Amino acid sequence: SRSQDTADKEPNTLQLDDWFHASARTEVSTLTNWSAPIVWDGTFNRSVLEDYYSKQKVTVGLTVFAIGKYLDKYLKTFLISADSFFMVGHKVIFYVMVDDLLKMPLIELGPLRTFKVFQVNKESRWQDISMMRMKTIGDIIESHIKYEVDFMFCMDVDQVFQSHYGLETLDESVAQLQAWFYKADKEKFTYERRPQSTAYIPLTQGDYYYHAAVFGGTPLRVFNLTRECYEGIIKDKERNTEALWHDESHLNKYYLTNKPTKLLSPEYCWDYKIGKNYDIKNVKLSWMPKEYGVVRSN
Ligand code: 2GW
Ligand code: MN
Repeated sequence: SRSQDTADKEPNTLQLDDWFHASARTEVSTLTNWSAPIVWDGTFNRSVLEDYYSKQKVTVGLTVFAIGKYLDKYLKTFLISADSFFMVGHKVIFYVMVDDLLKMPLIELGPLRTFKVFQVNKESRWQDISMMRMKTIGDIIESHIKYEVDFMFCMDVDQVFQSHYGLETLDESVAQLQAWFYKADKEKFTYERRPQSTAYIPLTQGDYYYHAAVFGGTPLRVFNLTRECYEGIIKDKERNTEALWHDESHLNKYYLTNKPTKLLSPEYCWDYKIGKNYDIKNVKLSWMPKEYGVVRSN
């Protein structure tokens, strides 16, 4: 490599060293073996990022699906909390997929925020509701998102933002560590282990167990991910098989060969049911209790 590489560095680029401090958290792993940062609270310099993106303006997309009872139960809380905490001070477009437009919650978003609502069919099996998101996200990236945003996230709706979820999460290809597995040995990961599925990962392989509740990147990278996962889902259906954790199994298979360029710590998608944990300094997004609606309706 040329010796003047660092001297040549353009003023308008953001280098990892400028904003990320891997050694700021010593008790957890902050770099993958392919040198991708694992973003934990305390490892990033927010003012450096804000300064960079005040000149290099960004728009961030966020897709979310709320079908059937999940529309009544989770969407309003998700959107209100996202309005408060997701990419505050930056342009955000929420892409909301619902099966009933009339049930779209009437909420007033803050400045720089807007939403687009899409009607999608309600699949009869819940496994298909979850998996078909891969097809729909790809379609909407092609028709809208690729023209409209610089970076995007795709999220489950059954979660709530708890604090600032910001620029430190943006990158080419972003994966979320699943809160229950981030300290587990890879043999314990709930990857698909049957060779007949396209999502198959042998026991000796794997880096991390990623959570399908949060993934992101540039529209092109997310497009490639959703298409490859969807193709795997369709091939499995032709073979009369279905991966153990549905779209999440395919997502994990995809990231095994297409390494994400950034990982988010479990602080970015925490389950309070796990209980006290000193690695978790500041929760940005948390799982909603699943039984809540059932409990309430009894
Ligand atoms: C899903 C399961 C059982 C009954 C209903 C549904 C359901 C899901 C639904 O009726 N309506 C709906 O809109 N969904 C959407 O699919 C919604 O966006 C929800 O967040 C998403 C995934 O379903 P969810 O959140 O119940 O799945 P989890 O939290 O158990 O999550 C993981 O595993 C899933 C595959 O089984 C997905 O990969 C998900 O991304 C993972 O977080
Ligand atoms: Mn979920």
